Amino acid sequence: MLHLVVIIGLLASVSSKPCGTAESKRELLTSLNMNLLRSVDNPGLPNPSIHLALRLSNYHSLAKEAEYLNKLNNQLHNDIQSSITNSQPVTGILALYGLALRSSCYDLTTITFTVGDHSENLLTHLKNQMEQEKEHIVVNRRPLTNYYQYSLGLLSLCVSSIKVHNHVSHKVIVAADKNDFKLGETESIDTYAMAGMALQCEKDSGLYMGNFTELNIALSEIKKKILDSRRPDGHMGNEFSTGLAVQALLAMGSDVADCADSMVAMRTAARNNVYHNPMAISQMLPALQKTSYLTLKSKQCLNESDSLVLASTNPTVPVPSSINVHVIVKVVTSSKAEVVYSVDVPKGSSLLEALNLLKTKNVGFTFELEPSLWGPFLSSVDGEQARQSDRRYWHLSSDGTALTEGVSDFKIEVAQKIRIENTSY
Ligand code: B12
Ligand SMILES: *[C@@H]1O[C@H](CO)[C@@H](O)[C@H](O)[C@H]1NC(C)=O
Ligand SMILES: *[C@@H]1O[C@H](CO)[C@@H](O)[C@H](O)[C@H]1NC(C)=O
Repeated sequence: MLHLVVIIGLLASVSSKPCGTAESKRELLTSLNMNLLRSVDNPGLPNPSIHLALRLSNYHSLAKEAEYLNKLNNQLHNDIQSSITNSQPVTGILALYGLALRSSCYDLTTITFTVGDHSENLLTHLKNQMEQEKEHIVVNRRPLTNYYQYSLGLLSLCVSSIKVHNHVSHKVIVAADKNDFKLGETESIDTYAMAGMALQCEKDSGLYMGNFTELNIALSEIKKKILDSRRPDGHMGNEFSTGLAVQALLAMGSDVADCADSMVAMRTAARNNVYHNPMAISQMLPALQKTSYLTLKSKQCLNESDSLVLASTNPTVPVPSSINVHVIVKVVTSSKAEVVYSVDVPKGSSLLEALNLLKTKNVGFTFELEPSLWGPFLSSVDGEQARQSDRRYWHLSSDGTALTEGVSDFKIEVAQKIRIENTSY
């Protein structure tokens, strides 16, 4: 009998372990929150997704957040203005900017852009962008940007109680129904999650005037898709979509407990420093705090805990490893021509460092980057551009497995064959 008690006790302690103590969970959240707060001093354009996550957190550094909001209103605003002037679509970034402003309870009607010869406020311009996106779907059966940004646009308008044409929302319902949230061959769980939050918001606010049965069917299909994407380790889609997937499930009314598989999976990944990119933290942290972008709809910014104090840290300067690893880089162009290069790089280098090293060897390898919210995006290789306007991009894989990180985040720890292929999606 005593044995049995001991065994049960052991089992209980083993099974409760992955969930961790309340103390260790709080420490993890604080450290993620601090890392995000520290990232606001990084050079480059301010990132509205980071502001949004800081504002959705339970703990704040109100002065730093106000400073960052200012930066958004100047630098990001200017950048979006120049995209508008150059007639580039701004759906996603404008939507995120709107969500960021909303998260600070900022009066959005005061933010305006010059469009052609007149001035339009942010939400009006976003609404017009959505009309253009919709027209593009009608003609080309896909949005001007992508369904992730399309859904982000709907969500941003919805949390500010802006009603769009039923046709605009209906396109997301149809796409969900047809399983159209794909990038190439793979389903984008990030996109299902964003679409779920957008449609749920419309449902909750009574903004959708179309067929309610259809809306409900789409929502349950999206929910099922997200739940079905759960891997044995608890992640939904991959490590980087789980945060948005959990946010969507919470928004759609699921009871995602603190110790649910996906929460545990995210905390484990966070402890293993998988989320070192601030953009990744910005999508995970709200989920880990059991909140979602949908809560912006009723956010009031009252009585916030101004308790986050940045401890100064001594930046650790990584010492390059003295061990070299051999990397083979195979470039496959749009005409299927293959060029193989090789380079030895210090173990632990990023793929970007490896590509830079290869470039300096003057063996014909060249490349170009474009900045994005996730960091540098590889846009051109050996003089060939993979244009998003042609729905092409340089797909990255290692030893036959697609990378889940970009060139500056992916680290080379062992000898491997990197394939960079001009791919259509
Ligand atoms: C749509 C999309 C794409 C499209 C973008 C083009 C388009 N017009 O649709 C395409 C198919 C090109 C793409 C490519 C890749 N993607 Co992608 N993509 C997305 C998605 C679903 C939405 C991005 C978006 O529109 N954001 C909204 C706008 C406002 O933000 P933005 O930063 O301005 O958007 C641009 C950049 O994000 C850029 N982009 C897209 N993906 C990636 C990935 C990286 C690493 C970088 C630096 C930039 C970048 O394209 C966007 C449109 O111009 C996100 C999901 C998410 N959670 O964010 C994944 C996501 C960002 N992608 C991801 C990955 C891994 C990739 C690839 C590295 C895949 C691969 N193995 O090759 C490549 C990039 C390779 C390269 N050349 O550098 C990961 C990044 C995770 C991480 N830790 O870095 C995400 C989070 C998906 C996931 N859960 O795994 N992607
Ligand atoms: C609403 O959609 C459902 C499901 O597609 C359909 O059966 C029903 O006839 C539609 N109702 C109306 C009024 O169009
Ligand atoms: C404000 O927050 C403090 C601490 O979080 C709490 O004790 C207090 O009751 C709150 N006051 C209001 C009006 O919500």
